[in-house]
Order: sequence, then structure tokens, then C-alpha cells
Amino acid sequence: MRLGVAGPVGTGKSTLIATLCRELADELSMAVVTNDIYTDEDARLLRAAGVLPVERIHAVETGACPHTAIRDDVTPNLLAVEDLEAEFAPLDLVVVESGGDNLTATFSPALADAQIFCLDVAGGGDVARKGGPGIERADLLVVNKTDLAPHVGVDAEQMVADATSSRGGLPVLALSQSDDVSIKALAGWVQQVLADYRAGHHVPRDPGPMAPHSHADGTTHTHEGDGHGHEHG
Ligand SMILES: Nc1nc2c(ncn2[C@@H]2O[C@H](COP(=O)(O)OP(=O)(O)O)[C@@H](O)[C@H]2O)c(=O)[nH]1
Ligand SMILES: [Mg+2]
Repeated sequence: MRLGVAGPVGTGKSTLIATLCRELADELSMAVVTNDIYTDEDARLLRAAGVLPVERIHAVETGACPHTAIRDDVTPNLLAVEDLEAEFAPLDLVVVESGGDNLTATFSPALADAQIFCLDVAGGGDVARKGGPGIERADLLVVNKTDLAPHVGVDAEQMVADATSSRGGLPVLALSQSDDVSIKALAGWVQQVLADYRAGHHVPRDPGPMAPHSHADGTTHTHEGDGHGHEHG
């Protein structure tokens, strides 16, 4: 199964993936693909964490627009996943981290069988309420770093409640590296989805295209349609 992890920079995606490896690599054969714009920073962070053999962690450098690589033209990611699957067959779980700098980044179901969208409390309590395709329709929404909530003046429970009400029954998980119960719940969710996937009960869900957005160079574009409607300007 291929599990995508998307969400804004700094919300704790790489840390979450390292945690999943730590929790599950004894029972599952795992590999990781990271997406970064210009570097392999995330891959190096994960290799340094020592949670998987380093050769099971591949980096894709996406170039200018990280969303394209997980949504419109997933070829470089599929090649990275297939290389890992060929080298370490049989793999149970490949986790793909998006290089997301965007609140609305989502994976194509052609790349990810299931996807997690990651927010953190430090991004503000209203983020969950504002919604967006990943927040509303990813298979799991993580509200991360709940240990920081009192320090940033956010009511984590309210943030989870707001997110839950915008998701029509899809799960929301409050997560913190300092809360073992939440880490076990995250690992348990992945095990359950994997069991459903193997039983043929899990259907990859497309959260929908990301919203139009702009980049630091001032270009604005959408990611709707077939990937050729990629307008700059
Ligand atoms: N307080 C706290 N910090 C966290 C937690 N998870 C991750 N972080 C920190 O958040 C920062 C960004 O994490 P990272 O995993 O690199 O985020 P990414 O950009 O989404 O991959 C790092 O300094 C992490 O140590 C958490 O549960 N609690
Ligand atoms: Mg990262």
C-alpha cells in the first residue's frame, strides 16, 4: 500500500513518518519516498533518524512546483516507489511525503492508495475550520503537536471538533510526539487501513484538486484538469 502524507511545511510530516517507521518497521516491510523542491533534506532527516535502513529512503527533487509531482505528473514518484518495490520486494507499506508548501496540496489516487493530511496547532486554531480538499477529504486528518497548544493559545480539542465537523465522519487524530497513546492510535489507524486495503475493502479517495495558488516568484496557477492546464502569470 502507498500512503501519502501531505500538509504545510513544518507541521511535522517527516517526524510523523519517522514515528510510523519506528512503530511499524518490525512487523511491516517499509520504505519511504520524500519530495523536496531543491534538496533531499527530508530524506536526510529520516535517514539520520535511524528508523529504517538508509537505502529504503529515496528522495525525489521536484523542481519548481512540488504539487505537480504528487498530483499532475506523478511519474518521478512512481519510478521511485517502483525502484524501492523492485529492490526490497515484497514491501508492505511505502510512505510518500509531499514537499508541500501549500495548505491545499493533495495526492493523486494514482500515486497514493490512502493519504494523511497534517496540520499543527501552531498554524492556528482556525485552519481546520477554513477547510480545503485535504482537510475535508483526506483519509485521516492529523492535528499535530497538541503539546504546543497551551503555548500558542490554541484550544486543540476545539480544533479537532471543528475539523471533525467539516469532514462528514472521516477520522481526525490529535497527535503529539510526547503523547504515546496518540502515537499508538496513529500506528493503529495505518494497520487498519492496510488490513482493509489487503482485504480489497479500501478504495483510494481523491480529495480533489488543490486550490489556485501562487509561488514566491509571483506566478499563480491551478492544478485542475489533465496537468496541461498549467497557467502561469
Ligand atoms: N512540540 C512538538 N514539535 C514537533 C512535533 N512533531 C514535530 N515537531 C517539530 O516540528 C518541526 C518540523 O517537523 P518536520 O517533521 O520536519 O515537519 P515537516 O516540514 O512537515 O516535515 C521539527 O522541529 C520537529 O521536531 C510534536 O509532536 N510536538
Ligand atoms: Mg518534511
